[in-house]
Parts: sequence; C-alpha cells; structure tokens
Amino acid sequence: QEAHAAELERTFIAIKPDGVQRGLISEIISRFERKGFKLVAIKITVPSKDIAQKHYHDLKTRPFFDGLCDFLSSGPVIAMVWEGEGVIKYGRKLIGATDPQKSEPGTIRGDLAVAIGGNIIHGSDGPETAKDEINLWFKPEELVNYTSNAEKWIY
Ligand code: FUP
Repeated sequence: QEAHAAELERTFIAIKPDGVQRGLISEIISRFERKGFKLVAIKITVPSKDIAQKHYHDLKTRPFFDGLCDFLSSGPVIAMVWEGEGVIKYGRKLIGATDPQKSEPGTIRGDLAVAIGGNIIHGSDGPETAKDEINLWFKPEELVNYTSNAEKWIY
C-alpha cells in the first residue's frame, strides 16, 4: 500500500486532570488504540493558565470560563495527537456528548464520567481547531511519523 501518512487527518485529544487523577489514562488510550487510530504525539504536562485560556479561547465569554481554565491547569494533563481516517469526527464519537448525563453508554464520558465539570477528556471539534490545538500544545518535532507493521512481530 502507498504511504499517505503525511496526509492523514490528525486531532488533539487531552485527558484532563480528573481523568488522570482517577487512573483512567490507559482505559482512554486503549479505546483510541483498539479502534485503529495511531498515536503520533503524547506527553504529560501541567498546562499554565495561559495555555488553558488559549485552549478554551472560544468560550471566554461563558460564565464557567475561569473555573474551566483553573480546572484544566490544576494538575497533570495527558496531551496527545491521534491520527487516522476520520479521527476528528470519530474521536468525538468515542468521547461522547459534553454533558456526561447525556453521553451514550459505550462512549468514554458515558461510561466513565458523571458531571460536566469533570468530563475527563477533550477532543478537537473540527479540522481548524485540531490544527490550532496541536500547534498550541506541541512543537512540530514532537509529532512522530512512523509506519505500523504488526506482522513483523508475529513469530
Ligand atoms: P466539548 O467540545 O464536548 O469539550 O464541549 P465544549 O467545548 O462546549 O466545552 C468545553 C468544556 O467546558 C467542557 F468539557 C466542560 C465545560 N463546560 C461547562 O463546564 N459547562 C457548560 O455548560 C459547557 C461546558
């Protein structure tokens, strides 16, 4: 098959401080991995208030904005970039509705979260936000290009 890796869609996914503190890192990563998406960047970081405000800039007029930014910068976050066909839209599907009371069972928020202020994960909502968020959280050299070859390890 031809290598089109460089053209594949990418999205920014973050496990928020509540998800990290609840020990849900591997559970969340598993769901993206088993679906067939490819992890191309990952780090653990405590985002500054400035990063949090930039990340949520489109919500800056909302009453919950300050609390939301304080929450995001309150502890370690797992910042990731996932790659694959349709990963932006399907990633949102894996995540589920913003309010965990409304997310379907089978989704990450539906299965693992209860409150909107503790909905454990973020995923970019479109191609433009994905690009902006990846640029905000990662330097270009932190993104890795590679070809997966599972067959190589079957003896
Ligand atoms: P989502 O894209 O699903 O993360 O949802 P939004 O971008 O609309 O909201 C971002 C975050 O703001 C949510 F994850 C939780 C928080 N939020 C509230 O606390 N109250 C609200 O009414 C809406 C969002």
